[in-house]
Amino acid sequence: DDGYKLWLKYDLLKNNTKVAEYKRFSDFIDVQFPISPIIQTAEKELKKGLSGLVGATITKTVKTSGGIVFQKDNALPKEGFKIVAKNGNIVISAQTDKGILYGSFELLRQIQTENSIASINLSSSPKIQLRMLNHWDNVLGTIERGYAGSSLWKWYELPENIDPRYVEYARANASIGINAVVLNNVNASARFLTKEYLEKVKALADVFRPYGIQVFLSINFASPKILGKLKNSDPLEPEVKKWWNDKAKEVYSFIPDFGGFLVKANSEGEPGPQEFGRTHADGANMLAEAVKPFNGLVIWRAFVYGPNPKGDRYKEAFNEFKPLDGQFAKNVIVQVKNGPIDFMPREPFHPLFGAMPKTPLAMEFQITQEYLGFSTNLVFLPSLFKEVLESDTYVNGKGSTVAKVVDGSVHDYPLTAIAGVANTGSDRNWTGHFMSQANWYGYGRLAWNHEISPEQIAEEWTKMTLTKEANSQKIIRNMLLTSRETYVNFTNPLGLHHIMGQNIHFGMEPWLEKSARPDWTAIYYHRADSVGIGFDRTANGSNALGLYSKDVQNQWNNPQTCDLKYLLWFHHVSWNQKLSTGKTLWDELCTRYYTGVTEVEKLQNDWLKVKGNVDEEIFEDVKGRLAAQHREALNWRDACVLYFQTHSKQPIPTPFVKPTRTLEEMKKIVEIYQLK
Ligand code: BDP
Repeated sequence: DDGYKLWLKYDLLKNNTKVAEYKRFSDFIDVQFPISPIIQTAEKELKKGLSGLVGATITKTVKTSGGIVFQKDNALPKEGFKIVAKNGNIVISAQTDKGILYGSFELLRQIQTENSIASINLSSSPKIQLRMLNHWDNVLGTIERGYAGSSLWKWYELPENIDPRYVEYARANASIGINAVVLNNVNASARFLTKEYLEKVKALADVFRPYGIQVFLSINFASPKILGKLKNSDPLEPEVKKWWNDKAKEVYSFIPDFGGFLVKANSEGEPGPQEFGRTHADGANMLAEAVKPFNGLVIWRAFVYGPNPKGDRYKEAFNEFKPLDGQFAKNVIVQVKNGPIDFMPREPFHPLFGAMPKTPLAMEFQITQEYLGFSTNLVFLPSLFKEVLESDTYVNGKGSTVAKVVDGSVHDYPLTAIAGVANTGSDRNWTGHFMSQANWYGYGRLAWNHEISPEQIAEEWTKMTLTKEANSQKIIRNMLLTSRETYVNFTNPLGLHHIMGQNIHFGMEPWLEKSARPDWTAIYYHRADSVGIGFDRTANGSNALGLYSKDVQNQWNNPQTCDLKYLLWFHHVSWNQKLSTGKTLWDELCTRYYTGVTEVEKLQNDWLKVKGNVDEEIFEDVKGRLAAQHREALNWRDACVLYFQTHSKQPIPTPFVKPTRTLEEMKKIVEIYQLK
């Protein structure tokens, strides 16, 4: 097995009793629903699934019982569905064809995970309207921060040649409820808006449509100047507005159900309205007006930070966006990364969540493992996603979780959205590390319903993708569930952040003192000195904590009671400070780094136990990547403890054995990482 089929493995089930049960409902599909391409997709998928999983042959002859019935039910939420066993049939009902599609995939999941369906009675509907993947794919086929090969989109061959893989991609997304994709990088080439590329984008949109997937594009804000040869791209200039209005019209002439534009502006060198003395709202609203006649959306990113040596990057997006609350047009969504810095292995939730009651905020997660070990590290991200979603903003009292801000329930947002930066590429197994498939899967499941647990996701995915053997399932589930904490332990324990290697973001570089910008160094963040380590963000320091509601501040502003997960995010703590674990900060820091490595060894040993119960090819591949992870964990540990020791001036605590390598040797390794 090369992993190509993802979780959509429709191999014959071995449990004969179950197969017999499922077969009782697999004679026909009775479509009592207005036919549409999406309905045809649902039919096709059920046929494919049932013939594979239970060896059924679905005939055209509809009988009174023994099959699957699609029915219309206008009382159900728009993309929701209901699956009920009734009169010897399984009835899938929905208001829309998309609901039927999602219900069909749910039924297949029930069967794949061998649940009983004889008296099934299940309803489900998405909590968030737009469930998106954001691809950071470029015009020439590379992927920014992609670790699974080149882009899935073969731009040179499009629009004439349609790679069958596009359909497989769409199926996978539809099966987990993803209903929108941004095809290209937020650092966007203007070329995507040319007729040349719009024809290609149209071809992809045509493939995705029958799977309920809408297409969006990232745009370059300077396009009027670059493509239109206007003198500038000032959003308040009438000719600039006209250029965008015409461009929107052209885009919609190719793709009538086009979703809209995603925009990274005035961030990391990208062009934006501030160049002309205009605000983010001015820029967003100008684009919003252009797509409004076509029901399009503008998704404007809040990932902004200026090179401010005296400031705290933590506060910058908040300071820029909070004052704009209420100024954005109705078809604008502001997309906010989960944390205030940048997709670190662990971050406190972004302070904008809960702070913009009049502006729909979308969550942006990163599925690709830019700061989480690329494709050599096993890190199950639903644990991270869930931790953020469950964080309480307290803005409308206890229970105002980030999830409830994003799903609209806290502030009654009329629009709701969530985005995940995709981890897909042209590698045969889609995601590089086979186990990273679980992150794509888990992101989609949580985007649909943020209430489901990482445990459930891990269990479902393992059963569908890897093995039906109970003990191995348990082992793998446990590996997944512990893996994120393991990664945090050997890289960024106790609230350390942004100490990764420069530029490529692989490995560690805690000694990084100089970069093009101070906020791209490591020392800006960890602030280690002879006294201690950590960034004081209390009122005595940058007061980033002051951006949160009082209850959140109370939870984090006392170093004695602050959750150790976030300690060094908010406090500069002395090396000898006793922590709640009973150890001093220095000893605890070393303990985490050493434990992290031991935990990787446990992952390796646990994986050996599933040999024979998972596919051989997958087994070997994961085994090899775990060994690479172990090598990297040792590098992180040795580099970090040796470097921080130059500040703490304390020995590595017993029972740990001090690294056999020197700090100079570790620096050499990192220097080589940076060579191009
Ligand atoms: C950073 C990435 C960079 C992205 C940027 C973003 O390193 O490649 O362009 O985020 O999200 O983390 O815009």
